[in-house]
Amino acid sequence: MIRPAMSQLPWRMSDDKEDGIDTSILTDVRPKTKRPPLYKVLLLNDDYTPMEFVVHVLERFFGMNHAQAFEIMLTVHKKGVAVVGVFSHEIAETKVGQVMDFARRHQHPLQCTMEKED
Ligand code: TYC
Repeated sequence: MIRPAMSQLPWRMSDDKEDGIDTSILTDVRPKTKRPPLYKVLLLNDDYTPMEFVVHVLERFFGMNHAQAFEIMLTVHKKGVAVVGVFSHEIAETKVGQVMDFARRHQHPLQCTMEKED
C-alpha cells in the first residue's frame, strides 16, 4: 500500500486492518465552497400605481433602459408579477427596500418582494 507521507492531497486515509487485510477508506477533505444562494426580486401588479411610475422605478433601481423598463412593466401589468432581477441576499434586500420606500414616499401601493432561487 502506498500511503502519502506529507500529504497535500485532498483526502485523508484511515488506517484500518481486518484479519491482516487493509480496509482503509479515503475521506474527501476538500473544503466545501458552496456558492451563496441567489434571490429573485419580484414586482407585483396593482390597480393604482401609474405605469410611468413603475417604468421609472425599473430605470432608477434596476438599471434598465426605457424600452426594457416599459416591457417589464407591461409584463407585470398583464401577468400580475415578474422577476426584475436576481441578486445576492444583501443586494436583493436593498433593492426591495429602495422600491418599497420610494413607492411609499410617493403614496403608491406598489409591492416588491424577494424569493430564494431554486
Ligand atoms: N396596473 C397598473 C395600472 O394599470 C400598472 C402597474 C404595472 C402597477 C406594474 C404595478 O408593478 C406594477 N396603472
